[in-house]
Amino acid sequence: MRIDIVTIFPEYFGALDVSLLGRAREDGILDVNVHDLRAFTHDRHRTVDDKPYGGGAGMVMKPEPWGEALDAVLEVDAPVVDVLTVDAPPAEPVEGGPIVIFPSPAGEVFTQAMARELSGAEHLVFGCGRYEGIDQRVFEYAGSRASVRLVSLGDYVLNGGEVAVMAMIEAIGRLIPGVIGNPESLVEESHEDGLLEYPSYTKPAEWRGLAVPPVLMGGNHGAIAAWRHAAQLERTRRVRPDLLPPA
Ligand code: 6GU
Repeated sequence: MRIDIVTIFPEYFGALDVSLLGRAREDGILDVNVHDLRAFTHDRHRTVDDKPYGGGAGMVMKPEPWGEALDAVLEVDAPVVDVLTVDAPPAEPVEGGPIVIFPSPAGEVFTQAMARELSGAEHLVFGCGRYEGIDQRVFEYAGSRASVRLVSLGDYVLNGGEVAVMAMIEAIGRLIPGVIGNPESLVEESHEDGLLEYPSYTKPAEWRGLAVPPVLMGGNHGAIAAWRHAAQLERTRRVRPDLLPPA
């Protein structure tokens, strides 16, 4: 998978060099490219924002640097130009083509199901906004060249999209085949079956007066599976009843 990130804070993404995702990049499974939005400005001050039309607090990100940045990162998907069709109208975004994601508290909520869907894409582009947002025409323009999604991590506000994009890339990246050594570790985790995961224990059997549930040490695999499923249900009912089907 190819990932392009456009941001005014490329340093945020240094952490992608480490751990599982760093290994996936070394192995050529993930091709991550971080782009400084200011590289697509042409003025001495490398200006990326300006006052909002209509007034109001804060600054809005200007469309021109975004347009150039999107053109540059989407170039890799452009079909080879056929001399017979150069005058044809620009192609509509194609199914299976690049997906441009703008992190935004105004977007649809990111879920494990969305992470799984996006893990099948060939090319993801993340556009990190700061300030009060990005000029609305950038989303329209991006939509003329690719599939566009506004995606939120949840109902709270971050200063910008960078931290949200780190979270999304980690959630998506670990689902790409080959990124995680043991794919079985992916099936029994929170949210994969609509429930929170069961609690885990390892040695010692007793620690600071706290015991491991005896059923887990008894070797009865049916009983262990039943205990774990009941623990998942209890935990989900207690902390995330919204995940359960209506009774
Ligand atoms: Cl994706 N962006 C920002 N700026 N704030 C958020 C968010 C995203 N998700 C939750 N809060």
